[in-house]
Amino acid sequence: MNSPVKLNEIYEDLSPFIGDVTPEHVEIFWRDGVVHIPGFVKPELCERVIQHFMDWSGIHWREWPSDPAEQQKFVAAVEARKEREKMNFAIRQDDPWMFNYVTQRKFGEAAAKLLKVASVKMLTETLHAKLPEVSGHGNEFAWHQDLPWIPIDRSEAVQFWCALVDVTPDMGPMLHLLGSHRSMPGYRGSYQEDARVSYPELFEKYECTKLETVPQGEAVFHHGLTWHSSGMNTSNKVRWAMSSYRVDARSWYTGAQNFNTDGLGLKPNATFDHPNFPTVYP
Ligand SMILES: O=C(O)CCC(=O)C(=O)O
Repeated sequence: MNSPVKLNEIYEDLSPFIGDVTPEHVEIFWRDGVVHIPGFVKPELCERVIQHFMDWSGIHWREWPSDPAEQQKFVAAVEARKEREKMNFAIRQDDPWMFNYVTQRKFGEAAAKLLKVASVKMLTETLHAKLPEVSGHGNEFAWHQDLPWIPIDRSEAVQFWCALVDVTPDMGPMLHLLGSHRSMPGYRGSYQEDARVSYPELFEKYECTKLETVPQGEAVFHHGLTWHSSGMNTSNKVRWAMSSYRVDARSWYTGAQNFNTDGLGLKPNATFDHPNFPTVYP
């Protein structure tokens, strides 16, 4: 891992390319546990983010290639990425431009407004390049909440998921259970359990969103307790997307395993005292 980047040495203001959260968005967020904001990140900034992810991940494709030799290279790149210790997590620890991107004050401001907190810390980020099923490396996300995965001592946490390309219904966009942020924290092991079996009442109580296209640059903000899932990418395109988490700056670290926070010497039951986790708002 590279040494931590000092925010004040690298900051480039990208605010002309980033949208705003309105009072109406905040109302929807607290009503539904999720809010979509079209055009939140301008296309040119989405393209820059994809380029950084391509360079970092070694996955340089927009779609499943037709040439068998290229297909082999595609699969080899994906397999090599899976071998990496932090897999698709924590690009900012390797790439200063991405550190600058995820710590943009406007993203922090958006999170502060949505969470209704005074101050926000940047915590995690994940590449969600969902690969076409035909590559043999497609994946689904079973129903889960994120909060059990986030090593903080409270629930003021918001995921910012951004479609870096147009995500059509066949590319496996997320589904949400509307209002389910008001349910209790569930399990951490979404790969061993099926929420439809463990918590069938959720699916009776909360309406599920419909599969719809999420255009490039659209932000999907959901609360850390909102139940969500996503299906296979049955198209022949790579579903380039990214998520990141911002939390109440008062949060304490719990010590739970997370690739974004592991191995940095953070002390459980203390604040996030490390340059990787700057306060990004105000
Ligand atoms: O990108 C997706 O399809 C799902 C992402 C997700 O479930 C998550 O980040 O918790």
